[in-house]
Order: sequence, then structure tokens, then C-alpha cells
Amino acid sequence: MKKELLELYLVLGSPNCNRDPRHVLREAIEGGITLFQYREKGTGSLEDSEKLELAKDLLSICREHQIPFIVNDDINLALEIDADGVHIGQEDELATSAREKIGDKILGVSAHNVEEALAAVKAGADYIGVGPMYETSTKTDVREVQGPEVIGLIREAGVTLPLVGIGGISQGKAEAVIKAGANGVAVISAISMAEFPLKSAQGLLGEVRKS
Ligand code: 3NM
Repeated sequence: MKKELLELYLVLGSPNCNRDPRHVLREAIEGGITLFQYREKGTGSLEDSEKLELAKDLLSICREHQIPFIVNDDINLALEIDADGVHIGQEDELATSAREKIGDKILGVSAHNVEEALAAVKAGADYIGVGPMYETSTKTDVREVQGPEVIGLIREAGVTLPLVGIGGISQGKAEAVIKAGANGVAVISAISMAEFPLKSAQGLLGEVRKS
């Protein structure tokens, strides 16, 4: 995949929004996001047909604007709706088996340290999500804060795959992540909970591009 796709990666599901996620996604696209991940997790998350309906709606918004659509964790859903890729956490199904199931769709894998990043490369990841960069209250089962430094360590270990930092990133905090060697930032609340998602996306993208 092109590393520029990771510049501003919006991740969200219905529990992350205090408005209609479709509205948030449309605004974020106008603001310049480069990639989108549907992550329906946490308290009150949708299931079955409701999850499928929202996934299809968000996918069609992404398709209108040529924004690739990644599904978190749920490989069956990704295949059913013909999403562009899947993102697998360390606790989720093994990345190697995900690669077998999805063929040449985009495969993203989460890593929290050098060892996990090297394992993701071996498993055939197209990009690696590294976190948490900073404190976050969006994900409850989050690991210890790693800081942007871990991105530098992963680069020093010879990983050349596209990397995106995640966790607690908001405007003013993206620069350090890029300077450490990431190709972009992945955010949930900085956009999903923003009063003006369009402006928030614009601000973050500007910071990434000038760093
Ligand atoms: N993964 P926010 S942190 C989904 O460290 C996710 O792997 C993380 O939400 C990891 O941008 C995180 O609101 C939550 O902090 C990101």
C-alpha cells in the first residue's frame, strides 16, 4: 500500500460518536482524512444486522470519495461487504491466518513494541499501527503508554513498512509521532468527538504534512 494513505487515519464505531457516525465520517472526509477504519467495539456497540447496516452505509460514503475502508477485527464482515482491508489487534485472530483469508486486501496489525512489530512484518502486514502514543480513555483494555519513542525503536530495528501511531493523539501531538518515524496518525476521539470534525481533520492533516 502507499504510505501516504496513513497520513490521517480515522477510526470509529457508533460508541465513539455523540452524533450520527455517517455525519462524522462525511465531515472528516471533507476535512481530508486519507483512510478509514470501522471499529464497532465497546459499551453499547451494535451487533448483527445493525452492525452490518452501519458498515454498509459507511462503506458507501467512503466509496463515493475513494477513501479505502478497513474493518477492525471482523474478517467475516470485511469479506461480506468486500471492504478494502482488515485491521487485527495483537489480541485478535492471528495476523497470519487473517492474511490467508483476505488474500491481497490491506492487512493492518497492531503492535506495542519492537518484537510485535517484527512479528507483524513476518505475518505479512501491509502496515503496522503502533500505540498507545499517549494516554487515552477511548480504549479500556489499552496497554501502557509507549510514547512516540517506540516508533523510533521499530525503525531502528529495520522495519520499513508504513507505520501509523495511535492512542491519545490530538492537534499538537501528531508532530512528535511523525518526527519519530511514523507515516501518519490514527485517531478516534480527536475527530469523532470534535464539535467540528471537518476542522479537526484539517488541523491534524496540516500538522502531519508539515512535520
Ligand atoms: N488502539 P483515541 S489506542 C483503538 O494502542 C486504539 O493499540 C490503541 O483512541 C493501541 O484516538 C486506541 O481517542 C484508542 O485516543 C485510540
